[in-house]
Amino acid sequence: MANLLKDVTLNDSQPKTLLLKKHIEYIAAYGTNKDEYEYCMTEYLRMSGMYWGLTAMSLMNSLAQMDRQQVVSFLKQCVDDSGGISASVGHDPHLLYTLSAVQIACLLDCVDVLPVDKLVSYVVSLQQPDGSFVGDKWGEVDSRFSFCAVNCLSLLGRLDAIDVEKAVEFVLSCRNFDGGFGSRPGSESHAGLIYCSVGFLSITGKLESIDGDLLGWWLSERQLPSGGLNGRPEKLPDVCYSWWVLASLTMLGRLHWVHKQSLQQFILACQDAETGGFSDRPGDMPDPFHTLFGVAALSLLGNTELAQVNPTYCMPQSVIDRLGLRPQQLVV
Ligand code: GRG
Repeated sequence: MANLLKDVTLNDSQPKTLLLKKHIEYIAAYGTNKDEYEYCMTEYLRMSGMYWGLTAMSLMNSLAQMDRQQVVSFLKQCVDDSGGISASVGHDPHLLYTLSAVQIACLLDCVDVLPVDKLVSYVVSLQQPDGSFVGDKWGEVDSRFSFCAVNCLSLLGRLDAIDVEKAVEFVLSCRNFDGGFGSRPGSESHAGLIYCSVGFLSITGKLESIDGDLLGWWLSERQLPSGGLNGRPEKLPDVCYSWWVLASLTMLGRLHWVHKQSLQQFILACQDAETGGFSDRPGDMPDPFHTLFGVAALSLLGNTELAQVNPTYCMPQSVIDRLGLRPQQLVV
């Protein structure tokens, strides 16, 4: 039988300790040259990019280095008449970027700059009769959007604005025979979608609906000999799955179902020792997305140089506490 296991090999030249100072410099400098190719090519996701960078800085206890006024002014410029928020100035609003904007506003404690009532109406308008959510006016349904909706409404203390019961029914209909969740009923289980579904059930207080042993087994099977985690069977490991998988296991009370030390070694090997930042796999180009999820996963693993992260919201625990939120976590 063919060996279908894909993996990477770690070597001695890769970093073995957290290069905290380098990562702070990397995020602080990102986007200071607005003409850079990479920066221009990521305009379509700028609002999420800002959430990744600001959250990473916050977890690295360095949020004060970021230009608060510039961020607040950008937030205001991305608000659409519908109350939805776009990725960049002049772009169409979308639920994902609306969530990113709310996350940023909570991090910076400036929710008052957002038109909260209109924003809530925008989210409500995206719920469908079967309880699912579309991401924007173009009508694509995806369980990711269910998570985005309850995540941003709960951050605003407005979860009661939608039909939560119907929303739960839809997410549970995306569950598969293997215990995992896909983007729609019948779609393949994938660690990213599992994080969104488990996060959704954590926020709505319905984690008991999950078979924690079955899903915990599927998630822990994502660990490869290198220590890294993949997003589904027969795929390569990627630092971002350290977050999607580990956060899900934490919410399920089963963080100890992965080998922590070898995962930590894999994540540390994905640091760029020259520029700072984390990449998907050792030796690749770093970016803010992988930097946030690398740092956040190390925080879940208990790294004491970092602030504590909340597994449901991927935000500093201190912010979740300040907002008075207590997302559900199973205790096994
Ligand atoms: C972080 C709080 C917070 C919110 C974000 C939208 C969302 C909520 C999360 C997205 C979760 C997700 C679906 C992640 C997967 C992203 C990813 C790297 C997909 C790649 O898919 P493939 O098929 O990768 O290219 P694989 O690894 O399967 O080959």
